[in-house]
Amino acid sequence: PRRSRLVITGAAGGIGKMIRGKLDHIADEIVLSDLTDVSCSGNERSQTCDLADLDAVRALLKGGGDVLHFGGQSTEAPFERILNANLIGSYNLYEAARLEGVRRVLFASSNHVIGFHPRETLLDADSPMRPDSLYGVSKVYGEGLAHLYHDKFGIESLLLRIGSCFKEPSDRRQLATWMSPQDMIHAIERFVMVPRLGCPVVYGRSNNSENWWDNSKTDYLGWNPQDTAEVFRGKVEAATEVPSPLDPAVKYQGGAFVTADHPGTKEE
Ligand code: NAI
Ligand code: 15L
Repeated sequence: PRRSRLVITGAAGGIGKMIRGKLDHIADEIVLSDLTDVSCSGNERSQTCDLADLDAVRALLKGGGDVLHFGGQSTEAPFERILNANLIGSYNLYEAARLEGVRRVLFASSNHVIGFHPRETLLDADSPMRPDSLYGVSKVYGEGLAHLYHDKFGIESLLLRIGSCFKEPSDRRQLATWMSPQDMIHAIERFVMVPRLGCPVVYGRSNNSENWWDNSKTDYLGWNPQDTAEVFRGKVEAATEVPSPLDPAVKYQGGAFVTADHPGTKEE
């Protein structure tokens, strides 16, 4: 069923840009939110909100509906930044969801919650967390919040551990981790439409030939990604060097995040 209201945080970001203007079949009103105003079309409107400000997040979610929570720090960063955007930001999102009567949240989790698993290990929804960064740990915290608000308050969440959602895969690792924008739109459609969501973990990747993630435990969602990174293999391999198999960034699923500098509490 079509929803009356869909709120999208992080609407000015990379994923926000790729899905804006393509969801009007899903909801009567779509509220696009980010730190600054976002350009709108059709049934979209823009409302600015700093996720670190609970009152602002409550104002954003007033009226309830469903939320696509894409807003926040999307890469490794000093703790202060992760703290405000992702820890306080996700807490505010779930607390405002409870107070304002939100039904469902798509939580943009990340493959970096499991980034220190070797690439030869096929993971599923029950595999242990092995975050590869402070950023990855912040997504572990977000998934924890989602479970708490589901078990205690009945708010349903899709914990979408996104691989690499970009227009095209740009390196050899992304031939396994790529999630096409269209497969993201299908996942959002299922998130909204499925009669009973619960709080499942789903790995966000297309139907790639190279695959490290088994989504069979969430077949009930009916999400069947259609695209494949394989069509870009020739282009990607021609443009990139063959990496050393001994490089930890090649050995582990999280790629460059596993070898990235630990930013600690550095000043921004
Ligand atoms: P992005 O960095 O392009 O967009 C994030 C947006 O959040 C930005 O527009 C930024 O202004 C906004 N934001 C940051 N701090 C905020 C705050 N305090 N209050 C309000 N807005 C704030 O990231 P992208 O690629 O669009 O990803 C969206 C979400 O999906 C992020 O949560 C990211 O962690 C997650 N994700 C993305 C992946 C990808 O491949 N693009 C892979 C895995 C996870
Ligand atoms: C992420 O979590 C990031 O948000 C995105 O920018 C990519 O780095 C992606 O993971 C990835 O692992 O490719």
